[in-house]
Amino acid sequence: MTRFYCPQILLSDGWAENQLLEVDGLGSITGIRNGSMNEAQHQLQGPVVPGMPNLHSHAFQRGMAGLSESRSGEKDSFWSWRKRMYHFLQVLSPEDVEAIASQLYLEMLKAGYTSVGEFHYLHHDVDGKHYANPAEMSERILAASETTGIGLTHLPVLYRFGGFGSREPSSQQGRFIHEADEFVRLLEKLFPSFEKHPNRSLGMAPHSLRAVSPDLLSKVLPEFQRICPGAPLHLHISEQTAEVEECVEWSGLRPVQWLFENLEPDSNWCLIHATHLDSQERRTLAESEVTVGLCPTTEANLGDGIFPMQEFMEEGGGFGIGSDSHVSISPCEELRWLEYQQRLLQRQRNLLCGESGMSTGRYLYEQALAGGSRALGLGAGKLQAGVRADWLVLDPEHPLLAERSGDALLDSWIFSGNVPPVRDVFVGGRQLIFEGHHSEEKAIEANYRQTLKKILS
Ligand code: NGQ
Ligand code: ZN
Repeated sequence: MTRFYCPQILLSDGWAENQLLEVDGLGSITGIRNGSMNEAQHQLQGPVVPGMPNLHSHAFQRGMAGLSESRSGEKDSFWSWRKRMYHFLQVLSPEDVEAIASQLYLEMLKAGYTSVGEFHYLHHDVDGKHYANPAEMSERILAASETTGIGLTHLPVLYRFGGFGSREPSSQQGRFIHEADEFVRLLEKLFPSFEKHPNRSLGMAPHSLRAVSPDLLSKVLPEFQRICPGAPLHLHISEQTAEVEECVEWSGLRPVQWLFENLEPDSNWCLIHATHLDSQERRTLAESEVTVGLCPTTEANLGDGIFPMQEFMEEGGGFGIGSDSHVSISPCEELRWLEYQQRLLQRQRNLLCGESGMSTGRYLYEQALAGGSRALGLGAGKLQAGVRADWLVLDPEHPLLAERSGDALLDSWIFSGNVPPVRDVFVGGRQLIFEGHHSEEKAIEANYRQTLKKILS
């Protein structure tokens, strides 16, 4: 057991001073109590807050961030971006994916994310041919999480069709495709590397309603429940109006409506984006145990639309944040944009702060911790006994935080901190970032540069 002294810390019931955090050999917090510096083996050098879960990532897309910012054709859209993205992924080898994911996860840690939900659909070789090891690509993601130390919730993606009504996939989607039995074999192959690993969980993700069919889901979901009972289930939904319209054409129902009528999603489910909801869908979702996975910087970048955040929160909805295509790796930017979208729409300020009118930064941070942790299967999202010891030590020397304490630390970080004022980062009680640096960062970055040189030249 290791004891850490914290001068100031955000606990489940608010800010506290002079606390001792006790962490066991598996990286879980076993107790928190008042105490003094000389009772601890380690002294944390600034205010301590829980680390943020990043609930939605397509790691390989980091390599093309910023490379689709010129208009293609008459009108650029999500769908033309998707073509460019498909073009980019055609050449990626398993080594390339590992190199990109390692650099990405390193940057996430430095920005204050301590765990990531990897929504992983790049399964097969370049022409759709399966690798000899069906878990080849998943193992590259596991390796990247191991090299960097970030907590991983791996979400292998079930992808079979090219559109609603079981349309066959395009040749560019060949690297994503599984039949039901192949996918179940992948889960079975992966499961042992997750069992008993304190910093990893295994879930799954039907890519979207347009990429699966009811029949396929009825074959795979019971098998998934058998292999990974109670594990996270993620799904892209209602991100673009075109897919809402196609869903209505196919089934007579809007996507979220279809999901609730057919699959009874519970607290293990996380719906990614859910941008376009009618008021009935919004209420159903808010009143359910389902988490919504919001990725505001990617949603803005792709021109998706604005999630009805204020109503959803007033109705009791739960959300977490993700960096999705990784045009930004910054929890503060994701959170800030949730609030700014509403300020711009309503021409008011401090809209997402709960009934109590607590600090907007603190409210957003705590809500995203709770939703992100639930979506990644991590439990509470608060620093308390029984949860994994994932925390950030903010940098008390950073000018941004001068003369701030308590909630003002979070408000200043979230609304004015483009350079994260994060000094040290711990995952499972193990220190990974030391004064802004990771012990492997030089090698990881050199490998990333070489990889991009090969792919992009
Ligand atoms: C993805 N990304 O799976 O990477 C998707 C694009 C699709 C976002 N939706 C592909 N942001 O939805 O078909
Ligand atoms: Zn996505």
